[in-house]
Amino acid sequence: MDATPYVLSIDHLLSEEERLTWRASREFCERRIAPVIERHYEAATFPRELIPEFAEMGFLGSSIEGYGCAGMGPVAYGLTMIELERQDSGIRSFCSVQSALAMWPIFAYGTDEQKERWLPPMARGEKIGCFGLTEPNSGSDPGSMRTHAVQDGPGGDYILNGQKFWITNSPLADVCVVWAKTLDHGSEAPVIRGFLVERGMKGLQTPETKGKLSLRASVTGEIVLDDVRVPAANLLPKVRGLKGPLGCLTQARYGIGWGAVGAAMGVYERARSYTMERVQFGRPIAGFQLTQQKLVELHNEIVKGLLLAHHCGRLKETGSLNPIQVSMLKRDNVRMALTAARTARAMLGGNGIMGEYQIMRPLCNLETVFTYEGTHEIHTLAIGRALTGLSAFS
Ligand code: TGC
Ligand code: FAD
Repeated sequence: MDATPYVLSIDHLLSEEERLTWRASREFCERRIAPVIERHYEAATFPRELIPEFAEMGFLGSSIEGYGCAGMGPVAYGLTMIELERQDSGIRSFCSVQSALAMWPIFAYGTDEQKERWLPPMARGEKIGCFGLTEPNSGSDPGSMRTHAVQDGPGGDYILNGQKFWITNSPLADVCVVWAKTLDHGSEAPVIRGFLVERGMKGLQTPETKGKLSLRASVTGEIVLDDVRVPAANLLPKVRGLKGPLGCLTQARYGIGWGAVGAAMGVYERARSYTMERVQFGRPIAGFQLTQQKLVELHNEIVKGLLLAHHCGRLKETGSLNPIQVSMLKRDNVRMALTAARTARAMLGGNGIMGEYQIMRPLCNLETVFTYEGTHEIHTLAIGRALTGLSAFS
């Protein structure tokens, strides 16, 4: 009997252009990322040398129209996320942060001058961005942030003070999108605003966070702001309040919902190949009913995750995808991928813990993906609030 890794695909739901994007992304990621990723993960380094190639592939600011960006549709963008995360969540993280959390807020909330200045070099990978929302005492509840900005002097400069923590790409960044509370003219209470804090501004430091046992091929750091003077022209003028950063997160969470499927496909395909070759009790372990049950669970959940991502992508094309639907996509597909990685690890027995079999790395990475961009629990509560009208956050 012929064997096939997938009994249901989404190919017929894709346009020719989307299929080509998917194929080209897979070919690139297998050729350029796969050979080096294990080494970078072990050394806890990011493959910086690949940034110009990510730019050439259109992975930086992919869904933005103009400014040298690829202007991909939501489904094509999602397919690139699958292939990046099939190789490593940390590499997908780099592209997500640059695209959805640094370039997107400049595009959506910035002035024409800010867009002209930052977006073309960011699309070319010559300038790197990061997104500073989380603080040591403000994670799931970003509204409690302490970082603040006070206006000073005739030019209306802002003086920023505070500390951002767990910031992907901050040690590499030329520009940090920093969310801080400030008293707007006429407002009684401080309001959250976005600022472009540039490398070289006095009082800015971005030390690297060492010792991560997850997402090791991604650079994580802090943003320390000690009386940093930021010109008024660096304020993102078009948004006020928590909906500013949350709007960016909706873009990034959408990409993660696709990317997680790629991580799950990688571990499933490796587990399938391994169990078809590994012989115990005189036959391939894939021939045992309990192994087949695991393979079927992994396969079916991946197909459902892909269909959910595709459905959300088509909704996004029409502008009707809402943040709660994105919470569902991020929550359920990341949980599915983490469960798949744990199951696949067990299916490889002792070899499952070895780097060369490439199960333990995605498993460790997915522990971070489960937590960032809104933890699994926070998305559960967001969906619960939508279903009941009752908030269980506090
Ligand atoms: P809430 O009252 O619900 O909302 C405040 C305002 O924001 C609007 N809003 C959204 N807008 C766009 N997208 C969303 N997802 C939105 N969710 C809410 C909302 O309409 C409202 O607007 P307005 O006009 O009425 O003011 O706010 P809340 O205080 O109840 O908090 C909601 C909660 C807990 C869900 C939110 O705070 C949350 O999502 N917390 C999780 C924090 C988080 O996700 N942090 C991520 C940090 S960045 C990161 O992890 C990057 S990892 C990068 C990598 O890939 O490497
Ligand atoms: P906490 O908020 O302290 O949560 C701890 C636990 O309590 C979690 O299980 C949580 O679900 C649970 N919990 C909290 N509140 C509730 C509640 N009301 N009900 C039930 N359970 C609750 N942030 C950025 O701003 N930019 C970045 O680029 C970025 N990159 C990151 C990279 C990495 C590698 C990591 C690990 C994190 C990154 N983050 C980033 C931060 C990330 O978004 C936060 O870690 C996440 O939002 C959770 O915050 P916390 O770690 O403070 O956990």
